[in-house]
Amino acid sequence: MRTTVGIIGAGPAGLLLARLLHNAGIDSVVLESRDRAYVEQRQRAGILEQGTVDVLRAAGAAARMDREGIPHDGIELRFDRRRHRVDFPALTGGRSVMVYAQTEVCKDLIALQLAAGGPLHFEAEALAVEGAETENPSIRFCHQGREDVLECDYVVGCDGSWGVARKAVPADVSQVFERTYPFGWLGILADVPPSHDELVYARHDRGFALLSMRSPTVTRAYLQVPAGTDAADWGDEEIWDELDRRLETDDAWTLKRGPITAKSVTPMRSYVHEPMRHGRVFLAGDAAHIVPPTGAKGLNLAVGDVVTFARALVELRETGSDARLEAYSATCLRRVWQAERFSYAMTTMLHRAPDATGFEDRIQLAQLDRITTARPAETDLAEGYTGFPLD
Ligand code: RFL
Ligand code: PHB
Repeated sequence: MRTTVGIIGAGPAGLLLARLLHNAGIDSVVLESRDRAYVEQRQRAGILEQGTVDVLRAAGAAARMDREGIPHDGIELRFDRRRHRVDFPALTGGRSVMVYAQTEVCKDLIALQLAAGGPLHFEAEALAVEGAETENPSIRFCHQGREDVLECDYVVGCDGSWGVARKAVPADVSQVFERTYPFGWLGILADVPPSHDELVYARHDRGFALLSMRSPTVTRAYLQVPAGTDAADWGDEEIWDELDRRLETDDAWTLKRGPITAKSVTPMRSYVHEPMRHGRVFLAGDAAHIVPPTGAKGLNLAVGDVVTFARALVELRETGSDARLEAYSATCLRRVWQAERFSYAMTTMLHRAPDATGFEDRIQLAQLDRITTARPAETDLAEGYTGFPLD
């Protein structure tokens, strides 16, 4: 098998890249280790930045998002039983975000890719990437019990945090920067309308809580829990009681409860692998970087990476210049580190570390006080949340 761009992974990064290349008349093959149902059901992100929405529209992949997605012009910060709304368009010159689940983005992109006859192979696991430093890198993979090789001009590793593409970068040029947090998120889906029309991020002495949504009838919510917590240890009523406590306010706001349909725990990690390219092998999305979900940045960063790669390859085709391709890693990393900084700041401002002292509590409250009373601080949050520009 031979193709121009071999793509490992059919998460949002790999699927969108295949779509962008298809639109530019460049052929690609996507290899995905899991089956289609698994990829389409994996519960993850819920927030699309303005730039991601724009990219999906320009790629012709936004028809259902524009019908079913819920545009959001702000978030609420809750602390000290108080509520403060951050108005995105007013602070950022008109930018906002969209609530549309990652599962739905993936379903839409898979349908488009298969309709276009684009090669997308499920249950095809990449085993290794070879020849990164040559003009013909290849992917050794296993499909339906048989080993095969995909020969490429370029390989893009969109294979997530546990992928194999990263191993194509030799150890002596790889650098890893990371931080783990002593807590995780217990996430639930519940068949009950959202209790508030925008997302609520709450700082509480008992820990962080987030109220989100998937649709007008489905609530998504998260609770900070100690690292290593087993979701099965939390009873449904216990989860609602804890959300109630952490989201409490002095006004008449109430939490709507309903049947919980899914429960899982996500660890929290910040991670960056540098560089994001070695020879003709490129890394994109979670394969190169992880952020804690507090800033809602992971999927949006993945989108930024593949847009950067696709633009660079199109420029090479059209002008013969490989300047953008050469700059791929540096261009992406600048945006990645802004998102790492933002996600870290949101995480440390809103979560309570197990060893936190009264001093740390007061600093968190002072930060929140600053954001809710000083326009430059509030603008900084709004700009970070709605997203850093692509170029
Ligand atoms: P993915 O989605 O992990 O996809 C990688 C794909 O590669 C496949 N794969 C392989 N295929 C072939 N051969 C191999 N050897 C392979 N190894 C792996 C995998 O099966 C998979 O299909 O990475 P991608 O495309 O880079 O996308 C990244 C996003 O999924 C991730 O950053 C976000 O989900 C993070 N995230 C959020 N991001 C946001 O922008 N906004 C949010 O609101 C948000 N909330 C979240 C999140 C992540 C969460 N979890 C569970 C980590 C909330 C949570 C709880
Ligand atoms: C979600 O709805 O899953 C979600 C929303 C905002 C975040 C993280 C996750 O910051």
